[in-house]
Amino acid sequence: MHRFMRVGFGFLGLLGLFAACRNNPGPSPVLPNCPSTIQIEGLAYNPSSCKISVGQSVSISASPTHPLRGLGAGNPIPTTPATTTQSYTFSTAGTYEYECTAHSAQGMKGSITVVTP
Ligand SMILES: [Cu+2]
Repeated sequence: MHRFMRVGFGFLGLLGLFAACRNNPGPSPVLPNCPSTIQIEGLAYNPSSCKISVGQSVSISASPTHPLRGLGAGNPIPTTPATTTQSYTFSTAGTYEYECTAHSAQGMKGSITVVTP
């Protein structure tokens, strides 16, 4: 009896896992919501990728040793490097990339995905 129940629940558990995977919406990874300020940890941004809604603002840490610049057209983060932490407002949906000009080659880059709620 006990042995049968263990096997039964194990099978149901596998079924549940399978269903959860199939119900996962879309092929893209789930992005965390951006915090109020994206921090610098070592030679990386934390989080390096996150999402916000159209019209929201997010601050990105920057300093003289970690100058920040935006990449790509229409990016609210200026291409002229910022050396202080500043807030940026994203009014158009899309994905906006940025980098630390001093450590981009070491992978110090990030992106903000702006979504329509
Ligand atoms: Cu840096």
